[in-house]
Amino acid sequence: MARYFEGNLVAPNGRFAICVSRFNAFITEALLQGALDTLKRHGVEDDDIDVYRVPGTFELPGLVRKVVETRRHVGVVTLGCVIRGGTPHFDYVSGEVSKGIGQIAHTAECAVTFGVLTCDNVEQAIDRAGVKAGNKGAEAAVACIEMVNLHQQLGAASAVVLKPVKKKA
Ligand code: INI
Repeated sequence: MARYFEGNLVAPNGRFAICVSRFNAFITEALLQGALDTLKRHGVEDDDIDVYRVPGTFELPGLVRKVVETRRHVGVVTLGCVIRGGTPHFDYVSGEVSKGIGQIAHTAECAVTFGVLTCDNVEQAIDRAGVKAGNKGAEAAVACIEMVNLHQQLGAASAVVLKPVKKKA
């Protein structure tokens, strides 16, 4: 009989980090709101979420690596928005960020998900930040919850990052 392993969408024990870039803030702030709303609707407490901001998406992989190295979180959601312009800059930034976050995600002991938009134009970005094509920040957040729960079934290290005990007032 086959055994199936799949993470559920119930808030796991532990803290989440959201790493978000400010460049194209009108889009990334909508992705952030989508991610925050999704984490909370699935039962993650506000106090268990740390939000880290960087200037641009190029800076995200370096930050995400540092955040992962703190081992304080069971899941890290990464959010950014790169929009194609008239020069090859887009290709360099989007290539570096997807490669950089991909490498970290593949080796991190906690779950790392990818909510970075790489769009040909502003309209595509708006559509993916809560209009026609959903909210990619929300999708990255729900994927993060699922992966943390799957990790915990596998006995991965993220299973042992427990919530810090809250001090009584
Ligand atoms: N950063 C983005 O997050 N999105 C972009 O579309 C973008 N473009 O097109 O220039 C962008 N550039 C800034 C880059 O991420 C760095 O912050 C900058 O190069 C400083 O290192």
